[in-house]
Amino acid sequence: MPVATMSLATAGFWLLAVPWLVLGLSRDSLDDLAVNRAAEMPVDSASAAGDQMTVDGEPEDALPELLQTADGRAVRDVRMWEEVRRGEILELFERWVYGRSPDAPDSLEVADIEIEEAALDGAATRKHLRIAATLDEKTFAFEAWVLIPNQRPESGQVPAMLLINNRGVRQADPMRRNRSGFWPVEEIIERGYATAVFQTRSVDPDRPGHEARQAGVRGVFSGPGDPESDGWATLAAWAWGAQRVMDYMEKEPAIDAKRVGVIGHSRGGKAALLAGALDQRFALVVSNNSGCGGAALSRRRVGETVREINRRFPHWFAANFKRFNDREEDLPVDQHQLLALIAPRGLYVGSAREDHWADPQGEFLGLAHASPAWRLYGLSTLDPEQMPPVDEPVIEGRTGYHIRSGGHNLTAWDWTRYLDFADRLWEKPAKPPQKPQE
Ligand code: GTR
Repeated sequence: MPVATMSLATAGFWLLAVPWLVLGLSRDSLDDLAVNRAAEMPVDSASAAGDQMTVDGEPEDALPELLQTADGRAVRDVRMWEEVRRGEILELFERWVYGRSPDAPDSLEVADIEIEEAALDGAATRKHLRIAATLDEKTFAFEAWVLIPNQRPESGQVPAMLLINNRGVRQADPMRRNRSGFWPVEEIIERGYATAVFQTRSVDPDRPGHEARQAGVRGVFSGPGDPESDGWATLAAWAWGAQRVMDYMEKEPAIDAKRVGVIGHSRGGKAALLAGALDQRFALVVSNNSGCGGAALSRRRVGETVREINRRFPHWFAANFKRFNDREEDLPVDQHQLLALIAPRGLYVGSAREDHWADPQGEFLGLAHASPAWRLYGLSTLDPEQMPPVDEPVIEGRTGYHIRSGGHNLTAWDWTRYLDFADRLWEKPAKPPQKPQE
């Protein structure tokens, strides 16, 4: 790139970034902005690259088998999937990609820091919680918030959506001083759902190095793995946080723990998928623009690659994952297998048209190649050969997908689609679709 063009691009970036800084937006938002600009590539080259791992093309053979056991047997029924193959795949992900999470806590204590019964003009009860988990006599505590609709059905229980918030508090503000489409609490409550949130950094700081590891939950529970190989890493720690909020939800009388969804954006989306894979109590998983290490197939090497993600975020993954820098083809797993671990529960993958860094087509193909797991349960899946057009969500059986116009973000439009999907999954009437708004 000529020097002049480069400095123009840099100037353009700062022109865009400064007002965000002034508004006090988080480091992540700037990160997103920088990445989107750096990763921008012409749409043509994106779709040309998209041919890799097409469902009908040759490269599909390169993906590790979903429905074949380690000793070469075909998995033809749910029993074999649940008793043999599912565990094999989970083991491979823990060993080579995300690291080994500790056992579930021996006990959990949830304290109300504050309860406000007439939040959102009386529409919801807001609880500010301190969740303390104890394992082998060690305790780690973090804070979470939940808003529960005051109007509830006769059963007294509502379904809930838990957001893993990887951005600043302003983007998911439980006090609602700042209202953002990243977490449209008012709409969620209005539609009859409770919603909870925790800050990823209150569980594990988003930084590499020993000091950061010690500063979060991993400093208290070291987990069964070895930090030099398969020790648990930041994404697994965030998934652990989501699991502890789920523990709380099981105790909360106003929440129906059989209808809890976990959702995350980008790095939070990776953690949401992992939480859903590790913990079958989540009846629904939503991955929004999760990209590399999330829903996108690693072997495509489109947008963010394994080397790139390990270079910038070495703390997200187990040390073993670094072995696959520039060697994606040697990975014992690919991301479709992570998604398949969510079957037969609900899974919705959301992409964004301009989010080339997250490889939208790779995210769709991740879901497409995971679909055979749902079919084992006799459930229909979306057409794996056909990537849906922009802004036309497709829901089939218990899986859903959309590619929204616009860039890397979690928007109110995305949320409406996810709630429509949840309505359908849990047989609640959906609202009519709207046009996207950025
Ligand atoms: C980027 C990273 C992505 C994605 C994103 C985000 O910098 O490369 O994998 O996680 O951050 O979390 O917004």
